[in-house]
Amino acid sequence: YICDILCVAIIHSPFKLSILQPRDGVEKGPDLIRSAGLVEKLRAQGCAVKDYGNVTFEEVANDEPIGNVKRPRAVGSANQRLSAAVHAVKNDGHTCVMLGGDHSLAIGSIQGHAAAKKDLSVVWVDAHADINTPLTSPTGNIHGQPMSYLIHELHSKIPVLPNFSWIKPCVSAKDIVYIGLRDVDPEEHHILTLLGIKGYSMTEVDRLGISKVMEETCDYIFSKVKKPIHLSYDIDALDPSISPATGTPVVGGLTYREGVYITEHICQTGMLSAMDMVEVNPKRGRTEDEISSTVNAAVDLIRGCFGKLREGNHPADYKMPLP
Ligand code: 6HN
Ligand code: MN
Ligand code: MN
Ligand code: MN
Repeated sequence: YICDILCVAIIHSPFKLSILQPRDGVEKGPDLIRSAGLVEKLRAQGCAVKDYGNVTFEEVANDEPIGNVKRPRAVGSANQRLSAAVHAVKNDGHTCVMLGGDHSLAIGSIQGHAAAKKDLSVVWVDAHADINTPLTSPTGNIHGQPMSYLIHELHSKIPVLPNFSWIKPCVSAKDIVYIGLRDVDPEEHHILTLLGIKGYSMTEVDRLGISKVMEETCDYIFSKVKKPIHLSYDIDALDPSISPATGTPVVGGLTYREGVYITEHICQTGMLSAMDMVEVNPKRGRTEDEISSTVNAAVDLIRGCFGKLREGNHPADYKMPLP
């Protein structure tokens, strides 16, 4: 497998990595996001960007399912490599942007981030909770499970899987906030309730409005100390009318404006330490327009995380031309 991790760092030392995914089309996402000019656009808005290149994943022969969990060995080893790459980016002092790829890559991204920064908070923007354990998963797809491997409180519920033994739970249930939920499995809903995990489903976004959701989110994650933020952004959080080219679209999602508002608010906290932009899958786009709309949304969300304002921006040292 090839995993394309794009890690972009902002301001002083930026950088980028990319992780690609298996052959179902998601592996094309990072390349498309890059060719839409992500790095150039970030530089144009004042970010220093360092490209850490792609993370290459190995093929795994005879990767038989364990129970219903599909491709455990490949996903486990890919994430181990990704984790090391993200750890290195964080040790270099940069903000890391991981371009997926599917959401199973959040395992390595968050694990690598946590290895460098003790005590993270995680803001998970997604139509889905991705918190199934291997034993509750209705599909066996690991992209529906990443959070379960990372949460301390679920450790005793996770069976042994090949190539997963390097994973150490690194996030507390109280340090997680979900935004955009609207397709949560019953087993996941039980876990979210049991652990008291904070979440703003689309119902709360409708009730409160996105500005109140973000204000409350930040009050919650910063209530004790200002922990670094890991933002894991699944493009399917947005409504499929904006981002149709994704594997598991769900109607009734965030508008483009709500999606961008989240990034602007996270940016102004000054605490964004790493982010994932995942599940952009050009093979799921039915037309060129569907693909470009999805890719452009992903680029705009990343730009919002790194200072792009809709009111406009200008460099601090800008000087008006004199006649
Ligand atoms: N994603 N809850 C479903 C599952 O297979 O566990 C859907 C997961 C979707 C995952 O979109 O990142
Ligand atoms: Mn997801
Ligand atoms: Mn999703
Ligand atoms: Mn805030």
